[in-house]
Amino acid sequence: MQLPSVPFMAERASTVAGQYDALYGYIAAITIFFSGLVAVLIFYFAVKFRRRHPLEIPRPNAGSLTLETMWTVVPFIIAMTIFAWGSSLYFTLYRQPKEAIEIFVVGKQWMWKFQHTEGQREINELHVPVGSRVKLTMTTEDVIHAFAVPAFRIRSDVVPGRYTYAWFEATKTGRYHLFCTEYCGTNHSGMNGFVEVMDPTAYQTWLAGGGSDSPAAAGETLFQSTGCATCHRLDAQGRGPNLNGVYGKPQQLDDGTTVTADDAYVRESILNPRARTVAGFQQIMPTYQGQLSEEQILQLIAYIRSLGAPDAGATTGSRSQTPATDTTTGTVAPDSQRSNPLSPTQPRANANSNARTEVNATGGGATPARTGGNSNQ
Ligand code: HEC
Ligand SMILES: [Cu+2]
Repeated sequence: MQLPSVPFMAERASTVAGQYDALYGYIAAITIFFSGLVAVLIFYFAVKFRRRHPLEIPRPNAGSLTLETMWTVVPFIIAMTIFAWGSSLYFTLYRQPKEAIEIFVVGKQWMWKFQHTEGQREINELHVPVGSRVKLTMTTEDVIHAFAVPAFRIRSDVVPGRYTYAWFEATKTGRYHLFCTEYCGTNHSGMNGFVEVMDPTAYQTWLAGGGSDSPAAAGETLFQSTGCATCHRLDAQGRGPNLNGVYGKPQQLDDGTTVTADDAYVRESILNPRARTVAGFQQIMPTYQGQLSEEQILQLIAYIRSLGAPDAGATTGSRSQTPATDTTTGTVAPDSQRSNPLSPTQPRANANSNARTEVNATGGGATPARTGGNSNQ
C-alpha cells in the first residue's frame, strides 16, 4: 500500500519505513478520532442537558450495562490491535538479520566512527548500498549516545560497555541525515552526519577505493602484538583455550554452566576475564581494561569470529546480498539483541570507569551518563 507523504516528516527510504508510518498513522488516527469525538460530545451534552429551570432536579440515573460493556470492550479491542501490530513491527525492527553487511559503529563525544568489513573507515559519513541489509554493531567510548536515521525509521541507544544492534535495508539512493538522539554533552547537537545510499556498483567502486586492514585482519595483528597469541595458540599447547571455532558456540564454564560465545561474552573475556572461567583452565588471563579502545575490541572480536568459523568467508570477506529467505522474521535467536544477556552489572561498571578516564583525558565537560532506564532495550 502506498502511504501518502506527510509534510515535515522524513522521507521513507527503508523497507520498514512504510510499515512504521502505517502503524504511527493508525495510532494517530485513533487518537484524533476519539479526541474529536470527546470534544464534540462535550458541547453537545452541555447544550442538550443544560439546566433549563433554576429548580430543576435531574432524573436519577440507573446506569446501563450495555453502555458500560461497550466502553470497556471497544477500547480493549483497540488497545490489543495496537499491541499486536506494535509487537510484530518491534520484532521486525529489533531482530537482527543473519545475513547482512556488517558495520561497526563507535560513538564518541562528539562523532560517529564507522568501520566496514573490508577495512574502510569513515567519520560522520556512512556509505551503504541500496537494496541490501546492513547490520550495525554499536558501542561507545564514553557516554550514552543514540544512533538514529529518521529516513530509515531506526533508532537505537548506544551504551558504554555493551553492544547494541540495528539494521536497515535502504530502498532509495540518496543522502540521509543521521543523528545522535540522546543528549551527550556540549556538542551533542553537532553529533550528526549522513548516510550515503549508493547503487551497488557505485558502492563496490567506493569500497575498492582504498581502506586500511579489515577489522578481522587488524584484530589478528592486535592478537599478536598485545600478546594474546602467547597463551591462545592455535594448537592444544597454549595456556589458554584454543580460540578456533569458539565464536557463536556454547562454552563450558568451570561452574558447570554454559554460555554462548557471542560479542558480549568475548568482550567480557577480554576486559573482565575473571567474571567467567572456561572449564579446565586457570584464571591467569590478565585484564585488558583500559588498554584497548572500543574499536580494537571490536577488531579482536572480528578476528576471533573469523577463526574456524564454518562460514568465515561469508562473515568476514564477501558482502552478502539480500538473502532470498526472510531471516528477520524467522527464528533468529534473540540472544544477541538482549541488551546484556550475560552479566548485567560487570561490563557496565568497567565501562563507566573507562568513560571517566576518557573524559578527563579529553577535558570534556558535561557527561550526563544516564544510568538504567534504557527505554529501547
Ligand atoms: C596469560 C595468558 C593469556 C593471555 C595473554 C590472554 N589470555 Fe585469553 N584466556 C586465557 C585463559 C587461561 C583463558 C581461560 C580461562 C578464563 O576464561 O579466564 C582465557 C579465555 C579467553 C577467552 C574465552 C575463551 C573461551 O573458550 O570461551 C577469550 C575470548 C580470550 N581469552 C581472548 C583473549 C584475547 C583477545 C587476548 C588478548 C587481548 C587474551 N585472551 C590474552 C589466557 C590468556
Ligand atoms: Cu551523542
